[in-house]
Parts: sequence; C-alpha cells; structure tokens
Amino acid sequence: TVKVTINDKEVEVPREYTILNAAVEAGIKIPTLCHLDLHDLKMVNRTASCRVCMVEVEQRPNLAPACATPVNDGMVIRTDSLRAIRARRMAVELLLSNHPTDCLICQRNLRCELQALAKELNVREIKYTGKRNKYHLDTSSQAVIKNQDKCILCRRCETACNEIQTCGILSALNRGFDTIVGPAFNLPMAETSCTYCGQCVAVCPTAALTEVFHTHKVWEELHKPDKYVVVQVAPAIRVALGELFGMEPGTIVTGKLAAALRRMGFDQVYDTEFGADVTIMEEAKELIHRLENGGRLPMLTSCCPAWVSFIEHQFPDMVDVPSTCKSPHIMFGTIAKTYLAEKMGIDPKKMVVVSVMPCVTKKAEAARTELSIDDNDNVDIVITTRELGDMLKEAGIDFDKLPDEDFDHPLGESTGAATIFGTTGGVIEAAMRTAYEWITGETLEKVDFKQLRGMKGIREATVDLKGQEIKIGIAHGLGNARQMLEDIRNGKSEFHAIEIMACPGGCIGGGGQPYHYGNDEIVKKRQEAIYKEDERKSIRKSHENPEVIKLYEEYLGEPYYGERAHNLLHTKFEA
Ligand code: HC1
Ligand code: SF4
Repeated sequence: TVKVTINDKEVEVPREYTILNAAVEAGIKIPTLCHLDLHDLKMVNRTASCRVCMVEVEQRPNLAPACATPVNDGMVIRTDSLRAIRARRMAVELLLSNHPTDCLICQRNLRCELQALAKELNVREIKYTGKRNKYHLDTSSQAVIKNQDKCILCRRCETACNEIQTCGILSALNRGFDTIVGPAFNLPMAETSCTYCGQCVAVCPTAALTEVFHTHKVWEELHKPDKYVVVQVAPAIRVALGELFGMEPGTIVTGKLAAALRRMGFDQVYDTEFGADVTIMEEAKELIHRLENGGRLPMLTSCCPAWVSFIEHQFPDMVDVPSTCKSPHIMFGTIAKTYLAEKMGIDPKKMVVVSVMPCVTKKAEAARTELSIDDNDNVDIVITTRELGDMLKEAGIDFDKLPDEDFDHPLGESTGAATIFGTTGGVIEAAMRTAYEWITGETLEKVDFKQLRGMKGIREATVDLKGQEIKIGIAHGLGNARQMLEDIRNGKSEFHAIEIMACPGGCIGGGGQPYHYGNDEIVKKRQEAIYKEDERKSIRKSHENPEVIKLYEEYLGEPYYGERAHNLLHTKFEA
C-alpha cells in the first residue's frame, strides 16, 4: 500500500490505485464523465479524454487527470483548488461549445450525464461559440440510432463494443476537430456486423447512441378502433421498471406493471414468461432429442437475438449449434396470432402484438421476416423498459400508487422457471428443471440449481440426472461467448448444453433497461429480485404450467414433435 493525502486527508490505498480510486476511498467526490468502471467485468474506460477529473498534484506544474494518474507514496493532491475547479468547468464548457443545446427536446433530457455535470459545475453560459460539427443522423438500423452531433468522444461505447462484446464495430475515425466515433469507413450501422446488443447504448452518457424509438407507434395503434392490441412484458422488466419511478433497484413491480398496461388501454395484458415456459417445453425436448439421437452437441440456447446475430456474423460455420427454438416473445406473438386469435374470434391481421423488452436487439429480431407467419409479423412493435417508463409518465399514470393486478388469461400464467430467464444462468436452469423430470421420470424435489447461478462471466457446472451427467456451460457478454464458441469450434468443449446471453448479467443488464451508469450493484439487485420472484411462484417448473399444458392439448400437439409446435415455434438460422 501507499499513503496519499487528498484535501488534507490521509488515506492508505493499494499501490495500483489511481487518484480517482483513492479519492473514492477518502470519501471525496471528483466529477467524471468519460470514466466508466465496471468492476465485475474488469472493464475500465480510462481514455482520460474529457478532462473533467483534473486535480492538482503537489510539485507538478500541470494538473493531472485523476482517472488515469496512478498514486505514489507521499503524494499530496488537491481536488478543491480554484485552479482545479476552473479547469473542470472549462472542460465542460469546451464540450458544450460543440454540442447541440436542444436539451429540452432531447431523449436524454434529465438523464444525460453531460447535462447533469453542467449543472453540477455551475456552467451558466455557452462560452465558446466557434465552429460546430454537423453530421448525418444514422437511422439505418432497426434498433440503434447514432447521432454523432451529440457524441463527446468519451469512447465508452468503443470499450463496451470492442472489449466486452468483442464486436469491433465502433472506433475513432479521423483526427482533431474532425474526430468521430463510428463503424469502419463510417458505414451506416445497418451495413456492419453490429449485433444491436445495445451495450454501447447502455454506456453512452449522452444521446449519441440510443434505441430506435417506437412509443408513438404504440399510441397510434392503441387509438385505432379496429385494432386489438395485445401487450407482453419480458421477465427482466418487473425488477427494473420501478427504478424509473424512484424505487430501489430490485423492487418487484409485476402487479403494478399489469395494472399500468391496462390503464394505458391495451386490450389484453400478457406475460412473455408464458412464452418462456413454452420455450422450455420445446428446448428441453430438443435437448433430449439431440442427446438420444446423436444430434449436434452442445446445444446452445437461442432466445437472445444479439447472440444469434453474433453467431451468424462471426461463426457462420456453427449456425447448426443453437436450438431451433424461436425466442419466448416471438413464440408468444405466434401463439397470440394463432391460438388466441382463433379462440377469441379475432382476425390476426387486426391483432397488434407489442413486446416490452429490456433489450434493444429485440426490435431488430421482431423485424426478421423469416420469423413471420403468412406475412404477418409475430410481434409488431417492441419498446424498451425506458420507453415504457416514458409512456407511463406521458399518460400521467401514478405508477407507485397503482394496485397490484394479475395478467389476463389464457396466456398470462407463468412459472418461476420462466421468471429466471431474466438473469444469466436462468434459461438453462429452467431447462434442467424440466429435462430432469422428463429424462428420469422422477419428481425433482429441489428445483434450485445453485451451481448454475452467479455473475462470473463464464461458468461451468454438471447436473446429475440420476446417473446421466449433463455438462453445462454458461456465458454472458459476447466476449465470453466468443471464448466458448472458439472452444467448441476447436473440439475442446465437452458441454452438452450452453446458455449464452449477450448482455452482461443477462436481460437484467440489457441495453434497454434504466441506465445504471456503470453501477454493477444495480444489476446484482435485479438478479436477487429475479430469484426472489421465482421463489414466490407457486409453480416453478415450466411443464407444470396449466395454461401451457392446455395450449399443447388443445392446439400444439406434442412438444417439439407435434406438427403445429414445430411449424409455429421453430426457425432455422442461416449464415
Ligand atoms: Fe429476455 Fe427472453 S429472457 S431474451 O433475456 O428469453 O429481452 O427479460 O423477454 O424473448 O422470456 C429479453 C428478458 C426476454 C425472450 C424471455
Ligand atoms: Fe457494438 Fe453492440 Fe453497439 Fe452494435 S449494439 S455497436 S455490437 S456494442
């Protein structure tokens, strides 16, 4: 350790610390902007490009960026000198000199880190009014909008895309005043191999990277008298939406969520978790089929569309490895527009299915034509958790005062197995709960497979099915997924089944969730809430969901093998 003095306060800290780390330890706040420290992912964005964290170090003539300056023994630092405060303010003033000032109508209004900092540092005028850059707005993709005018070159997106996700889409181009961040040759996003995982959106401090917005489309459909609008909500929404209404991370708001959607005017309020239970029926059967018939192993879960896109682009020789199951919200849309429409006597062309997802990629997934049936998309519109929060505020719904309500039926019942889809490790645990009983023919008494849980980026575990050992691999974050896929490609993998989720933490850490500004604790609290919700459910195995059982009896036939089940719920991935 070394001893340093910050604003007359002495602290002892590890040698590898930066001044910023030491200040945190000393309880002294140094403002930052480009800095992002995701401990669990061991990812630090330390470009020191914004110069907002400048401090004075005794005996050094120049100010130093606290985020990128290592401590040494005996160092004396001042964060509160007039010179340091002025330098910080000037850094923000310079950023503002080349930044649009349309805060009032900006998507990030009141949740923009640059705006918050301008307020915190008491910036009261746009001091420097020279040349400004004006770029073309990139709306080429179905999922992500890139607005270069709002980019402050912090390079957090670059770190997320290249280091965590290893996708290599975003990097700095050009030099000096012309520097921008974008794909190679500044191609439109839609012409790159972007997976639309949205992790760049999740870490962007301004509105330079956002999801494509669809809230207006939802309002339009809700107000068309001839349309029957059905909504479904992903597992991860119920443990995060409350944050947008001032609740603690990890507050479970399932009942209020159902009530809120009903108040918004949706004709039926359903749960993607029903689709997740159906997915397990199909996926567990498919796994058993592959195990018994010498099929391709390991089988990979296919419910994360960013991950599917990643394999299509980066491992085209392995597209036969993922399960052929459509993802739960797509399965749900299919069932709504066939079974439900028939049952209710509604023309499927007049039915609109809206998915509320923690995810940005789901927007692009829903637009994939190969998933539609008779030219009718399974899911018509996807909005993120943040967009739903915006709509509820727009509608004047007092969210925290709402009563708890139930989802509608017959597609609103779900099990604990479906809830845990929202976290890394959950899909494969849910599959094991069902596969165990189907393979052994015995009742699974202890449904918690604790060996599959946690936040470690790559996890391995063995599940004993009464003598038959199933080797399971779990990865979250596409960089971790890449390592696993390379092992499979090189014949080094002995897994039978693998779960991959593109976002760190799984869907709870999705690109469409309330911004968590690099605070890993928030994602962990959402994960704890997911397991709590699972424990609260009276049924915790997908194949015991009575509404799912009825759906198979009345309509789909045998899971995986039934003609309808196969035609409606499976797809083929192509490179
Ligand atoms: Fe997910 Fe899924 S769990 S992909 O992470 O399989 O988005 O929550 O809805 O479809 O159920 C996301 C979450 C979600 C699907 C399910
Ligand atoms: Fe990279 Fe994901 Fe952003 Fe695409 S969406 S640029 S893959 S981080």
